[in-house]
Amino acid sequence: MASPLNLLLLSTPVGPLGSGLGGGVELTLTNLCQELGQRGQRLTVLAPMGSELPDVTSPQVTIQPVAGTLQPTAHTQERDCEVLLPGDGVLPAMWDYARRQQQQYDLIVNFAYDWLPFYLTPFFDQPVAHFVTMGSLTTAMDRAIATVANQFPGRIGVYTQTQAETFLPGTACEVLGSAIDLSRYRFCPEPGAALAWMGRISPEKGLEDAIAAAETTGCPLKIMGKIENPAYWQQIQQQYPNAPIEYLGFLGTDQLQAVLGQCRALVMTPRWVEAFGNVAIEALACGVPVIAYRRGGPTEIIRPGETGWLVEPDSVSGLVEAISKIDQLDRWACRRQAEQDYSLTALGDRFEQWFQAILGRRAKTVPC
Ligand code: HBI
Repeated sequence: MASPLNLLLLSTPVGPLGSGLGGGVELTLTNLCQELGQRGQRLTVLAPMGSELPDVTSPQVTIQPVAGTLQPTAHTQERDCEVLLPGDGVLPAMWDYARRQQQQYDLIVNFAYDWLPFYLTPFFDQPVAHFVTMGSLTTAMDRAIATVANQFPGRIGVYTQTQAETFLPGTACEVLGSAIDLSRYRFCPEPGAALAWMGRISPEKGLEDAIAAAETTGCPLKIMGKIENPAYWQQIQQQYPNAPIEYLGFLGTDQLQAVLGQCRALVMTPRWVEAFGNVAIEALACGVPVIAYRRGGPTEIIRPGETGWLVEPDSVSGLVEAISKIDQLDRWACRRQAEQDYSLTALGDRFEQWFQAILGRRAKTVPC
């Protein structure tokens, strides 16, 4: 076993870890800290005040809270917007900490979908890698990502090839996928009557289409996730006053998987190119097949006719038709696919190989 790595992970600056505002980043950081910590790596996580990683108990993992104004979210900005950076922001404060402490770490890994960390990459003595957690959203970010990919080959990690293809042509990315702690998800062979929808309640997640499909089919829909955009949530409830929906809040993994496992299928309705769709593998782990728009990460996860159905994007009638064919899907095959492709072990191997490639490449280039 090579000597343990000292890793500095910089979280999303849009919200404290554990608040739900960080979306998929929270699950990815939890997974990595848990798995790499167990393997003896030493991890320090820089994150906004109030952050916690409740599912990570490894003594190898330290959370270093950083004060400062939260960063405006990228997914609510216009494509050609200016780079936003609050002067008293938590993002510059995190990177000032990283600059001062960098010699204690072998590798710095950024999880923020923001311009500053990419711009600062060449300013650091220690290697900085970036795990990009969304598809293309703004011109400024596309350019920042491409610049690092060109100047520092191998330093950009992404969830899926589909996500990588949304960036500027020639932006080389390492496809690292995602994972969940399968031991926390119980397989449920016999579901009830309800469908499930999970995610941040925000326009790009397209919840209204799932509600429309529930109203048309009469299938009850259980909704789980953080209400990130209350006005949007109010508006879709008024739009579908009689839909058979039940909002269960933002649940922790144990509660979430207990509700999810009872569902006939998970419905995913992304308006944008979902970088991965962690909720899809959470469903598969419970034996719950996935019905999703043919857009983004879910197209690389779902096996049509076996573990789910892919539907014409933005087609509610397509969702309705897929819901009528749920019984053709195999709940055991869903669990098996999660075990084969999305375990923590598989994710830990992929990230360690990425880190070693960066450090190995760097070892060759450091002047002797
Ligand atoms: N917006 N500016 C910004 N920075 C982030 O790191 C960020 C974001 N929006 C959403 C988000 N991260 C995460 O929820 C997704 O990357 C999963």
